[in-house]
Amino acid sequence: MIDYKSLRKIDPLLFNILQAEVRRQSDGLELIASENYVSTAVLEALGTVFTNKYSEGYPGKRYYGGQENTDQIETIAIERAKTLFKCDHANVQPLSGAIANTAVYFSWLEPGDTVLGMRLDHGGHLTHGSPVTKLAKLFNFVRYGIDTETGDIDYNQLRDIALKNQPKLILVGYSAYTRDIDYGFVKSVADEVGAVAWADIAHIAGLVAAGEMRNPFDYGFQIVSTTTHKTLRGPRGGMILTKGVVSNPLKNVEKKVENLPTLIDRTVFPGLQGGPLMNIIFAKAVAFQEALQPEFKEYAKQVMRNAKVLAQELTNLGFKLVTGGTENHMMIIDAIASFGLSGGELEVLLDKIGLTASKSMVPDDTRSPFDPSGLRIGTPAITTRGMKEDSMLQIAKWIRHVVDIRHDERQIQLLRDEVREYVRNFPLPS
Ligand code: DSN
Repeated sequence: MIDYKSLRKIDPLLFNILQAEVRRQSDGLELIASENYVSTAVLEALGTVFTNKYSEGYPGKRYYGGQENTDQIETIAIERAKTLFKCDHANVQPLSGAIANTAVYFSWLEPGDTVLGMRLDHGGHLTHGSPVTKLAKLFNFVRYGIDTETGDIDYNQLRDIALKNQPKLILVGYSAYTRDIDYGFVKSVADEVGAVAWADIAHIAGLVAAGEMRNPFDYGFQIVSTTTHKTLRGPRGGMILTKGVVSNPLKNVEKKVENLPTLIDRTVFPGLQGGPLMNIIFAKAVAFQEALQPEFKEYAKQVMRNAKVLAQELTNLGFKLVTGGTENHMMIIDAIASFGLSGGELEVLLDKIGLTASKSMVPDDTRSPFDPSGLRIGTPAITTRGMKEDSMLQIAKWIRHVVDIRHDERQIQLLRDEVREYVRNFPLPS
């Protein structure tokens, strides 16, 4: 392992902050559904000399010399990604999930074109058409939501809006939704209106790769975008995968048919990005190798088992969960409906005892996104630390207990000590 001797010497201020962050991560528990702890191998891969290298272009076609090693690592990352997700094209260069999604829009659409995506306040992502994004100024987003009675995506509404608005892209995927997706139905709607079907699986990528949740490509989806750092447990970054060669007649240049994989590659570079971060691509390749191992399948199963137990125990203890439970790695507590606390208040309370979570909107939330009604929690990171069902019962009890003692700082401090003591048995993997 790196001993950070040089960092300590050159920049003690930052070294101290690093140490504090290591302490924060190891003394508490990460319940943010979109975070995870990378392995030592991934962490080592991030801190390599590949960070020194410019590699604009793609393997075999670069704009700088000295690419004999970078070409190999990017090719390996691509091949592993294709195997993991059962597809035939992968672009591993996007710097983030938001950039990956932006690249998909620019690959396939002209300004003003219509996209059907999920409402942010019903669980979609900012980049799926939220009016606050620059994307929403360029493209015409129409949005579906969930059926608040059933908690499921309102598939009938999705189809009605698609038929009415004839989108060129239909996008499914979410940041705060606890069910799997009926990709078969969505693809049939996309076929009906001649749209390309696209899934953003950022949250569930690891669960899809492990075969524990549906793979959109099995249902004919043409595009999948994702981040690599959530359930997939790699370095922070994005990726775009495609299957099949769909050509876009609108994008024909000099009578050459432009197909989807080519358009995506050209949009990522040189369309949006310059040099890819090769140390990150190196680390992505390492994470993909880890995800291909049988142990990763067991990990994904445990993430989902843990989520079910945690959701059930929270419910037993009086918390109200959006959709009543979970089919994936996350759950959303309706904090207002449960105990009259806002999501923000519960987040702060949990922080005080070393449990990190993120406030979240609940469907049709009447509160502001800065202090919404819900709190989202997830099990990917705590499962990486080796926690199993019995720890989920313990965590649920802590969450309930801190609500009860919220006005008693001394008791909160005692509970903080108890959490710190307990998590010592579950060291960080790296
Ligand atoms: N920010 C991520 C999340 O927490 O869901 C999505 O990009």
